Amino acid sequence: MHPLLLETIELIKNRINSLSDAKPLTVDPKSTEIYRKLNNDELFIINEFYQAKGFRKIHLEVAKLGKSFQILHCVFFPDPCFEIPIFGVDLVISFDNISAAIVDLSPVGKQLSHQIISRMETLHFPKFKEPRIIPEWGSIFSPYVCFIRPVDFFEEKSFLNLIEQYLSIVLSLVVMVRKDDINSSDTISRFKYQRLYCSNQKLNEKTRVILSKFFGSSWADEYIDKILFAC
Ligand code: BLA
Repeated sequence: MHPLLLETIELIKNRINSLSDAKPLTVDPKSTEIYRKLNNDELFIINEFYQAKGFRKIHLEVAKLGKSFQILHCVFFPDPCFEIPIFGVDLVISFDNISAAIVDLSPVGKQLSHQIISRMETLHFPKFKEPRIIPEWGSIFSPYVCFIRPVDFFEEKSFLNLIEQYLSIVLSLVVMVRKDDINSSDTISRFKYQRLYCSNQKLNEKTRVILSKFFGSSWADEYIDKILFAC
């Protein structure tokens, strides 16, 4: 596996383990460990799911699709009772080159809360040489979204550092923000934004195309709907 992918997995797993109350979510084993052989290509997808205070679902996925693709996908879906943004990261490695690296703290309202904005403003954003253009469905992301193709080892390290800083912010909120009532208008509104996040993510044809290529289109549709972006 690509070293950046391995380091990112280690970072995220350490952070999940640092949550005092993280519990694994039980999910159908058919969708947690997926192994296939396609011609001479080996395919695997490994999923881990957790729940913790402030998060309804933490999902970490690592996929190796033949010799060509390695993917890391991770989303911390907040519990809508809390004013916590959605932490998301996606790394797409194609023939050992990182073609896409994206990380964001996405809002669960019209914009990120002032509390988060002030934290984000204190961060040092490295300048990357090859920024990439966010597609139209990416209107769900915050102004702090970082979408790049890292050009060298130095940029890979800077990107990892950014993931770490975004994770630190989102995890520090859990102890700071109060829990709103499940029926409160704030909770309901945050839930609606989370649904919008999921439905926009489902418009990413690149995810669908690659999963369909290896697993067939009806499997891909169901996987995207039920595992990646269920809401
Ligand atoms: C792009 N996502 C991609 C690409 C592939 C995948 C093949 C194209 C890479 C490129 O343009 O260089 C595939 N991503 C997957 C697959 C999974 C996955 C198969 O996670 C899971 C099994 N996507 C997310 C999350 C974010 C995200 C959480 O799952 C953001 C936080 C973003 N992926 C994202 C974006 C693009 C992308 C913005 C670029 C889309 C485009 O350029 O049109």
